[in-house]
Amino acid sequence: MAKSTSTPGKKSKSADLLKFTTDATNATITTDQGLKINDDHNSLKAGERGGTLLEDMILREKITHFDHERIPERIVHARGSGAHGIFKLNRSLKEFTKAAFLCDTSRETPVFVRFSTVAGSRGSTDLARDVRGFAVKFYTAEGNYDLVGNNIPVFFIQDAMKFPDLIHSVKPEPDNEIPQAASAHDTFWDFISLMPESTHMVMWVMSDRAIPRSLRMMEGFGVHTFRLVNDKGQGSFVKFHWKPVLGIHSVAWDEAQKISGKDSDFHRRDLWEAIEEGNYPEWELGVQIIPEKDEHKYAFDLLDPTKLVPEELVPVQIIGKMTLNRNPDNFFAETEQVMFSPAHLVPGIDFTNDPLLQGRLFSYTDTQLSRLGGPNFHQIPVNRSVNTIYNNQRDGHMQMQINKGKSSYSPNSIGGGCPFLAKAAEGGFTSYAERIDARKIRGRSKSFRDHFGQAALFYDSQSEPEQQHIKDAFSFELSKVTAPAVRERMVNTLTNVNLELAKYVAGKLGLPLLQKAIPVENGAIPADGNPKDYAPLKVKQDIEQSPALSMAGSKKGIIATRCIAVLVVNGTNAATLRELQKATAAKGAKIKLIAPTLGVVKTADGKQIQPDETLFNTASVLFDAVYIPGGKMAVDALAAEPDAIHFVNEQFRHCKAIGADKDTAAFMEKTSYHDGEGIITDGNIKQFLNAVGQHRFWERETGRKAPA
Ligand code: HDE
Repeated sequence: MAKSTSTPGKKSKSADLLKFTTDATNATITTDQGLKINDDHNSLKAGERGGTLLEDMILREKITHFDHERIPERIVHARGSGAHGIFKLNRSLKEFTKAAFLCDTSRETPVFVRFSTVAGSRGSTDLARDVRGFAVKFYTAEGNYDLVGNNIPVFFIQDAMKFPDLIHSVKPEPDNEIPQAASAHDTFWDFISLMPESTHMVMWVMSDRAIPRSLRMMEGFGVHTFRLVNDKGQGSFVKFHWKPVLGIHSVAWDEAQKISGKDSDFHRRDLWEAIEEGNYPEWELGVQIIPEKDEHKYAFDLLDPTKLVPEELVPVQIIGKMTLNRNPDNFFAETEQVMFSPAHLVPGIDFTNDPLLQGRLFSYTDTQLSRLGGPNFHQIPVNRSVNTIYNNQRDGHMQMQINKGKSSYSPNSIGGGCPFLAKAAEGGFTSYAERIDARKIRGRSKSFRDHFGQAALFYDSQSEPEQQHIKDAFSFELSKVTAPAVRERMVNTLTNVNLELAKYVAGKLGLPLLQKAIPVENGAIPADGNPKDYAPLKVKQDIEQSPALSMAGSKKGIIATRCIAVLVVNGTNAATLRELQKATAAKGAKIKLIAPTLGVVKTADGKQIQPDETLFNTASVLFDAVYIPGGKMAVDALAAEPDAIHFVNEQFRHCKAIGADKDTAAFMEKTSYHDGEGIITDGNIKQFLNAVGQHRFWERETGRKAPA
């Protein structure tokens, strides 16, 4: 039998990649043929002022390579950021699956993760209102397993057939290619308003989940129901969850739009810096396991990707932790060339008949043929399995493997019958023996017709500020739609979710409420019925609220890796700076000194400090909180700085913690802040840092807004 060169669970993917890594330190420049180059600044010419000679193979090689540097970006999820890490299992799922990386708690499985937005092009802003991709490649000893998920647990559509339509509608409009990385335009809402099945998903996309504070502070979901299969061949349904150790946090919409201008790489930079600083992002992997006998127990169909399984009905069991601990060496080679596919399985995990998943199983390898230029993309270092690949696939563009021997077919006798097949007991993949007894049909199950039950459950589970943000997001997006009929249809859709929400949005759009809500159906919907009858339903859910769907209850109090701006100027109170530095470092947070210029600042006690940034090169939206140290001279100088006043006003408007020394009144009175939660002006640094740990004080939004 062909032997794998890897030691199960032990081999480091990093070591594997190093074989393909070059480092030019102390090296001599060469051509692609290994010829040492003597002059890389001048082309070969016929005399000093003469024409360039065609024979200059060094120039031609360099420019030809440059001409072909770009490859097609991903059609969706083009904008992404990646990182390497490890997954450590701490609870065995042996009872449910034979997937070894989910059974053996002594293993550490290398991973590569790529986070992405969906709609924008490769260079678009990180802070677009959008779903985030959360794709994880596990380099297991049994082969690569990809969990290609999102940060939202449901999807827009139920059937793969509608995916190109959905994506065409959200992408920039085809005549003028406007707008970039935004759903607030006619074609998207036209499509959504005609596709009631997307209602649950758009509730999430209009919520703050679509504008995360950090990629490190968002959940991940496998979305579809998958299947676990144990060594006895028994199956269970499973939903996968990633829970961020830092909690789930978002920014304000006004802030997101401003970040897009001030630092459109905000998420990418945040992830990169956290890893460089050793603040390794972590997520716990959770599973919801549903026995096969419970397939039809709930008010929704497990195969319908517009539905989630509320955690209150089936708890999420935490089984392991993923830590991202290494930035890629080269963005293109790794983050751009990585390819994921939901079809990359290991024994012990299998598909279900979710019709969206079924379509995805085809799409991901297909798209690489045009993106990566041929069928050998699995040989690119970041895509390689830790196992050596033996099969009879041959040739094709950019074949890197040198396959020895004469036989490239099976069965063969010339090659001694190699490579051999693996029995299931030896790790050979066998598909779950699901019973299928059906007639061919182009249609949908009636059990997929509840388009509003879970949309309402989501809205009803949000805190008041979260509901307000959803109302504002719908109002914003739909006010950008120019077609009146589309706005009206969307208000009608919202009527079926929540009347108060629909009224609010209608009010903002200057529309009357035209339609009554459809009645709520009681109990589970039958799985049979006319498959051509798509009239949407609203089905009463098993629970009325699901607290797990709200971010309000997410973990608070952690300020590690948060970035606090401290406004400094000549005369700043040095004692406060020292105390702040000590207290924030003790909690793993960072402070950045912001001054009117990059020149050295003299503190009140004559010390010299170097500012990190200036009021003119950074912005309040890039910080989690602000502190204003005292010192009479400094306070007077800040009071005369419009940018400093604006900085604090914006922190107030975006509901962030504001701290100040007692003697800063002359400055604080110039700002538009009002007293309230999260504003500590008596110099109590402990209380200020506690406030930072609360993330935001959204209640402030109901009061008067600061003119920022
Ligand atoms: Fe994808 N999706 N998708 N998708 N998707 C791609 O694959 C597709 C869907 C997701 O960082 C593409 O390599 C179809 C759901 C992520 O490289 C493409 C359908 C979910 C990423 C594709 C879906 C996802 C992709 C584009 C409906 C969440 C980025 C380039 C049937 C569970 C992965 C590529 C990365 C990327 C097709 C729906 C997640 C075109 C046809 C649902 C995270 O193949």
